[in-house]
Amino acid sequence: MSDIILHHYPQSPVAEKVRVALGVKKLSWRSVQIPRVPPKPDLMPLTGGYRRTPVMQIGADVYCDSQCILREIDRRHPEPTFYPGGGQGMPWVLSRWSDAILFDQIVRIVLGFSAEEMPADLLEDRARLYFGPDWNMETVKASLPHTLAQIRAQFGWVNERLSHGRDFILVEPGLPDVLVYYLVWFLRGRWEGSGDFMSEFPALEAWEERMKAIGHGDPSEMDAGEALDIARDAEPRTPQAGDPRDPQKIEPGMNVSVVPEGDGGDPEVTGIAHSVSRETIAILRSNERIGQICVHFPRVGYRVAKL
Ligand SMILES: N[C@@H](CCC(=O)N[C@@H](CS)C(=O)NCC(=O)O)C(=O)O
Repeated sequence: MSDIILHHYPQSPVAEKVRVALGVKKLSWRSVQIPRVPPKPDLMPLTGGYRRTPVMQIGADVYCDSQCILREIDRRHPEPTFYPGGGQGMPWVLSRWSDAILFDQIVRIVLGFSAEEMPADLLEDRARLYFGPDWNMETVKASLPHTLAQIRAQFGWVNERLSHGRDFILVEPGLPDVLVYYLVWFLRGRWEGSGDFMSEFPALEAWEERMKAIGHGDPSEMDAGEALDIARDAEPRTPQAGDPRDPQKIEPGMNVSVVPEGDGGDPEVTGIAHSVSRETIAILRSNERIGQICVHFPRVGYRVAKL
């Protein structure tokens, strides 16, 4: 009942971040394949409408967003550490650069160079999600050389960090490596110019091989229906918790909505606040298929509102 179940698809870079993190922790986990575009009928009962990838399920507790997923994996499995050499705190700061600025720029390269070859529904969905309702692929394309110049300088910083005989960003493989590696993996796999582009960064390329060798831990496939049955047969295990210092005065028992910030058009998820903290909010929901579930979100990057 306490197996880690990851709902994801192979091409998802953010899922690759979590898969490699599971590799760093050397964990066994269950893998449920979800569709690349909505509708996602077997995922929605678990998340209450959150549609992004990946999602982690443990029994009747559901963790949305890689930030929340990685924290929970580390809470349950502290060793090997995500923070080698006393790096606690620092990777989360790094993630606000990697997951926001660098991710956005790499998405522009991947979509801008392959728009013509992508299935129309996938392109439409991702462009709306990442560029907002007024997206214009011609504008994205016109800026591709500029965007590459931005990425080039930032990859140069990583290359510099990994030069001078350093095998990983900290001492051993840890969260900072995972946070940068998934973006290198994404660009490498989805842009035909990546080989030449990356060849300027030999230390980064050597590190990329070391990261690839970490693998994904020990995944085994699970059917989506079985994952829903597991949620149905389990109870949420998250204790109720309030936070007297919460600036929004969200208290357990209140009806709330949670939505990713930005103009991606993500649906709101509603429920009853159950566990409130500086880092996360967990809400209770129920539906006919799986009964009661507890859905967890990060606070950073998400807007929580009282209903
Ligand atoms: N902040 C989220 C971002 C997740 C995200 O944008 N994932 C992409 C896939 S890599 C996505 O959801 N694409 C749309 C989809 O899968 O439906 C996280 O860290 O998990």
